[in-house]
Amino acid sequence: ILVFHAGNVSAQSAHIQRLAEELDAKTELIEKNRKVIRTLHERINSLEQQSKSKTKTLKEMRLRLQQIALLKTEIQNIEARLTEKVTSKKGQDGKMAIHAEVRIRPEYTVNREDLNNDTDDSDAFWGHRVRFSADFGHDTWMRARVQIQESRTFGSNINKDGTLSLHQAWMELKPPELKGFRIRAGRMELTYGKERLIGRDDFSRNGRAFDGVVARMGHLPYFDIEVFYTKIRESTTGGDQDFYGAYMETRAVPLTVIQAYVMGLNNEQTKGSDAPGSAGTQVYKTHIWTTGGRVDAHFMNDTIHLEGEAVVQLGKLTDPRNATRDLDHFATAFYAELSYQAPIATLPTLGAFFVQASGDGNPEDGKSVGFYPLFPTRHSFLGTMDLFAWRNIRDFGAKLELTPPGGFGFFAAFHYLQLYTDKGQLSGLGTSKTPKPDQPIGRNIGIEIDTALSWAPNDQLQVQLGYSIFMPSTVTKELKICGNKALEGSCDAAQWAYLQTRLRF
Ligand SMILES: [Ca+2]
Ligand SMILES: [Ca+2]
Repeated sequence: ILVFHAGNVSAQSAHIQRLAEELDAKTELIEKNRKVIRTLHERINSLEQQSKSKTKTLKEMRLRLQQIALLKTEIQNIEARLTEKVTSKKGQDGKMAIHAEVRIRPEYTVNREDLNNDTDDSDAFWGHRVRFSADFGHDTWMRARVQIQESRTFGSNINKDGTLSLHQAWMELKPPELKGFRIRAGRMELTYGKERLIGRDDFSRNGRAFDGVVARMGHLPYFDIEVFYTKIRESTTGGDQDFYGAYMETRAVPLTVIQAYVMGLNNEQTKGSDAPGSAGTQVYKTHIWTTGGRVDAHFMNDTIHLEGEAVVQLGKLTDPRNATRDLDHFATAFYAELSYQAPIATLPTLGAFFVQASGDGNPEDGKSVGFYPLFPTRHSFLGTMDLFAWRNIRDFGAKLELTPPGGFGFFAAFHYLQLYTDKGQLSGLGTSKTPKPDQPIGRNIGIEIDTALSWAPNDQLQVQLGYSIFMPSTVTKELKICGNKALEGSCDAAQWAYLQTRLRF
């Protein structure tokens, strides 16, 4: 029994020994695994830290980029002010500063006049404009500018004579006792806001200048007021046209421009003849007040840009269909744009806009409710093809802008154009056709797509290549702008391409 017992004990202790060894081995393994897990945890932690710091660096880099963009615009502003000072100083020293601008623009259009492939109205022409200007200065309080312009078109289908004209000729007084005040008189360019109502119309062949007087009192960023009086037409027999107003601006809110204005248009036109047997002369009067405001603001580190303009017109005018009665005028127009600029390479800007101007759908009701577009820069507003005016229209659009390095720029825009009222006149496409009272024409005018590629390697040279297409819709068809083609059911697309080179020195 003892032997058996002893044998049994030794067998048991051997078993325990084995178990203990196994336990040791397992503990060692667990310990090893723990170590591995700890190292893994540590690595995960350090990776987490790294990615956190990387996101932080990325964020910081983005912020830096935005700050750089802001600084760049500030530097550009300072540079502009400096050049202005230098040029005005050049003039002030009693010297004369000469500037010249040469602009050459070959263009090619298809169906721009007729929206019809069957009849040929393709046109290739070279637009050519030269401007010479001389700035004079005398003492610190007097300045003058004379600018002569010659513009002409030459090309395959059209060959018009050039026109030589005095584009600008003004004199400016800036009494040193009155800080921020200046008064300018003569022929001059006027530009206010985004030039939707008053502008230089620079893209056009001749541009636009006004004859008049402008007084300015400016203490920006707090306020700036300009009061102007211009004569659009002076006639002893045909009647005068005067245009005047006040434009106010404040930049007191950072990154925001707020503008408000009121403008008056007085137009008196004598029509007809007082020859015996005729109906006699009649005077057509237009007295319209235009008042409005514009806000231009940047938010979120300059990535969001918001622009809005609202305009109201009030007044009286002679009924163009019946000179013995007056019409009450009330019209409105709006512009709104929201865009986002991504702070990454090429600074892509994506924007959406909405434009509207009231139109008159009833010529019989004694009320004039169609917006008067005044003297705007039409280009790039309601499409770069400049087919439409800011009257009886709606434009739903989107745009994309890229600014690659090296002075390059890319622009693309989409316009979905509609009539404000389908009973009113279409202001554009080279016509001013009005639907007949019982003619249903719908609202859709069409779609325009604009693209442009530009390159400005320095301040002197700018090259721009553009292509646009307008695809007409029901309105153009129903108004038979494309002639007999409309009877077949549709009108054809109009296309336009140009290459503009501008040299300034
Ligand atoms: Ca054609
Ligand atoms: Ca009416």
